[in-house]
Amino acid sequence: MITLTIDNQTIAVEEGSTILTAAQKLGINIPTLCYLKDINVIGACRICLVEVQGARTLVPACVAPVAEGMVVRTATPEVIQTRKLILELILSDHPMECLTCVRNKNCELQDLAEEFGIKEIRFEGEKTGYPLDTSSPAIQRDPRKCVLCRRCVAVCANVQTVKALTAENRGFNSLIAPAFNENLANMECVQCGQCSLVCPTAAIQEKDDTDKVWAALADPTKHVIVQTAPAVRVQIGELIGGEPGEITTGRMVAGLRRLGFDKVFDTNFSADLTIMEEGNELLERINKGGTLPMITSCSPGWIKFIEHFYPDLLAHLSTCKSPQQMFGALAKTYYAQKIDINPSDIVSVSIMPCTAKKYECTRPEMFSSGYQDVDVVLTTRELGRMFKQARFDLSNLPDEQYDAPLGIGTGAGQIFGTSGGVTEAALRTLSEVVSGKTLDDINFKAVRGLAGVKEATVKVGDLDVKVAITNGLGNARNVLDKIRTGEADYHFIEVMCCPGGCIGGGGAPISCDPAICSKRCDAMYSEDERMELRKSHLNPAVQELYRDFLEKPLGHKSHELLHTHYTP
Ligand code: HC0
Repeated sequence: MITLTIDNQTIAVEEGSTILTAAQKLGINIPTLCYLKDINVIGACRICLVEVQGARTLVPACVAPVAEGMVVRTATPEVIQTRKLILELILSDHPMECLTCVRNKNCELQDLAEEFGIKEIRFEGEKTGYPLDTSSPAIQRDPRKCVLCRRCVAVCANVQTVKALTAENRGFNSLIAPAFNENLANMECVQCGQCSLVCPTAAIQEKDDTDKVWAALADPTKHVIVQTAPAVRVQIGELIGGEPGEITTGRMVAGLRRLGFDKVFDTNFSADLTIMEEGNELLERINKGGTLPMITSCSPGWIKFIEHFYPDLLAHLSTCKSPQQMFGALAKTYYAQKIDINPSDIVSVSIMPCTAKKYECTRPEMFSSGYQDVDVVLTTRELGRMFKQARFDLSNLPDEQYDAPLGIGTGAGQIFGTSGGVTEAALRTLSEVVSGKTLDDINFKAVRGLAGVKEATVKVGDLDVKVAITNGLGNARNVLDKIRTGEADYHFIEVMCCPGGCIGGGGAPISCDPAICSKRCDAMYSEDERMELRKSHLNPAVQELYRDFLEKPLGHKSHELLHTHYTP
């Protein structure tokens, strides 16, 4: 152990600790901007400078290791003046658009400027003024707002192992961008939006599509329907006066109805449907010697990842479309017929904690109704903006129910939004359907939790089904490498692109705090437990869909509308 003094308080910490982590243990709050625990620890921004007795200069606390007998001061006049100077230099090349910026009041740079009492910028001069990159359907880059912290570079490279962003040029001309300053749309960017979650400013954000939805809602000739993803109901409260992990399902439904949507539906419905199709596909592959392990296909960032980096393994993907896209295809066929409306008059909106879903709905495979199956995707953050513009407050909204039939979902569909949820939902159904017996305990706790890779073996009838669950693309990469070397003897692998699954999706409320993800995860299982029906095969609306329209899982219509193939 190393003993040191920080602001006159003595502490013993493990060798290799940094001054920043030692200070945090003492409750001393050193400001940071580029630092991202375990992901980006590079001392780039210098906001965390502190004074170390005997050192020739101030040192960056996030990367400086502790030493025996070290004496640190974190808030001397020199430290504070230097931090202010650094902030002024950053702001001297920053567009002063705070009032009109999407991150106004939710910007780490703005918070620091306020905290340090920056009243004017003494340095007026040249601006880099790099142009916007709006090439991607999901994510938009504004390098003018970039503070060169490199958090996006680190999360893309170290967590997602995609490496779509890098540092270009040097000195004043430095730029964080795809290599050779290419457009994002031309890169192997998987559109997951994890960069937008960690960006301290609005240099990277989702493409805002709220105007399209306001326009549809204002058009009396359109029947505007909305589906909400499983995870949104445990996130949206954070944006309109609620607490992390607060379950807001009924109030969110009420809010959507008040915005003017004609019908408020639930992606949980099509998540249940996915279990029927994907579960049968797995059984068929096991019984008929199809490609195993079968890997889930509902997370569009993940699909783009395997297409770019492991095209040789595409046959392992389930042919099922994602629940969002199954819903979209059925909305403009089954539902349109049911209510006798021309599908061209339906505007199908989905609310997702995901930026990649914006890209997914534009893929050429996603027009199987004869129209674009899902017209507009909004992230949870964009819905939060719409609710704010309508001046909704969670506490003022009543609890309301989703509309039938596409709003009827089970707890199994609900847990899709957290890592392990798809697997648990599949196991609940497969175990009962194959054995013909009712499960005593439907909680498959071995597949739950936020670990990056989980494994379990579960009895399904007479078969020991071996499953693996990964979240975050770096973890998926490790499992894919095992498939390539023949070491992955699983039957089924669940892959979710984002850390934690959709609860940590790139369209979620901005947060870098894993504790918040954990609260959202707990809320997903509480919501599951609260629900009357918790197994996908017992969803009466799904049963009715098969009876009246699809006929059977993996049938002709299912193949037309609910399945697809991916090619390298
Ligand atoms: Fe997800 Fe989904 S669980 S990807 O994270 O499978 O975005 O919440 O809606 O489609 O259902 C996101 C969340 C979904 C889909 C579902 C899946």
